[in-house]
Amino acid sequence: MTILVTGGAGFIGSNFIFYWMKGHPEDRVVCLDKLTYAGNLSTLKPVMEHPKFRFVRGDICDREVVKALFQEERPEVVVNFAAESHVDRSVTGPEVFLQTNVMGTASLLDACRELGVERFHQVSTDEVYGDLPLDRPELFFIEETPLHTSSPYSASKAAADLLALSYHRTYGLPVTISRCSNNYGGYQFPEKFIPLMILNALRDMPLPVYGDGLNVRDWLYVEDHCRAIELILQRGRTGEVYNIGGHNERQNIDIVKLVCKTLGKPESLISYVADRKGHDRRYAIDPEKIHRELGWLPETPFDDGIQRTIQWYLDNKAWWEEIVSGEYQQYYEKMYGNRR
Ligand code: NAD
Ligand code: TDX
Repeated sequence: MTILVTGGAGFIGSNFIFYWMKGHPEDRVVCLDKLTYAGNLSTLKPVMEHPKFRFVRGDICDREVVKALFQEERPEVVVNFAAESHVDRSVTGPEVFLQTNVMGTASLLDACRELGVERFHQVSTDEVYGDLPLDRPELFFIEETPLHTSSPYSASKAAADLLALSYHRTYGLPVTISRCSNNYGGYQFPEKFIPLMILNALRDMPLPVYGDGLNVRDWLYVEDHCRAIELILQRGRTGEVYNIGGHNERQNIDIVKLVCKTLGKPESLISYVADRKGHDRRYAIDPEKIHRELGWLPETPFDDGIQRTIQWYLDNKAWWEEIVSGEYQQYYEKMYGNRR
């Protein structure tokens, strides 16, 4: 079988490629990635020369490139990770989010429709459900929770989900969708909360906590997400949405304190800064459906996963130093320079 993984030079896509190639050595894996600021070819170094792997640099929005690749490779399965994924960037520049996340998904769906696939899997997010209040801990997102997006990022992901489902209903395309909570693990770009805190702490830089630091995220180790997608590809029902999350809710401030403690850094590095516009208060996934139908449960306890992740950044300094010494510096200055 040939599996096309878009966005495979990013955080979750690369972890998925490693995971898939380990468990399915007979499959051919083709990665299509534009290599935006978030895509990093050095991440894929371990598989680059593998005879069952092919990397193609290209934009999912470019219909000619996509169609030619489909004609050449005839993938049976397509997993779409490619996206603009950072909420803060969507607040300062929404357009590229609509382009990649909506039009890019549309281009892939049309190629699937035209050339035929056994499965198109859209990697979506719990952010499409909006947020939950902090004082109602009994509430969780289920698959039927109405879409209620807060940021241009989440709005673009919700639009892509609806489009994918419409292709299932209208054209009978075998589509599945997963909506996962916040991932953490190795190879995550340092603009995101956990790697940003680890790398700033390591360099004795201020740890910028948005608002009151009490926002809650439901953290899942990236490999658990990969295994959930694998199960959906193998046994998920087409036309269905599956929520993925590990009932692991944490307040942001507690995570920052844990990072400080683990690295032996003082909490005086913590710096409360202006809140994110439209900042979602709490995310919490009910993963009952994927558990009941596919037997999925998270396997990595947060305490293990976070230690492993911190150790990964300690062990892979060359990977992140290359990033933080480049254009990321301008990004950091723009986002955090005058943030009070
Ligand atoms: P990421 O930003 O680390 O990686 C995105 C990848 O997509 C990069 O390699 C980038 O080069 C590529 N890309 C961007 N635009 C492209 C285009 N037009 N054509 C081809 N490639 C393009 O993102 P991530 O955190 O790995 O997220 C992957 C997917 O999972 C996204 O769809 C995201 O919405 C979803 N998701 C992420 C999380 C999370 O916590 N990170 C949680 C749930 C869902
Ligand atoms: O510097 C920071 N300080 C801070 O307090 C950053 C970057 C974030 N935060 C807060 C904002 C959030 O409450 O930490 C929390 C997590 O922030 P992000 O890492 O930006 O993630 P989030 O906005 O929750 O979105 C993530 O999860 C869902 C991914 O980036 C999305 O791609 C995914 O869909």
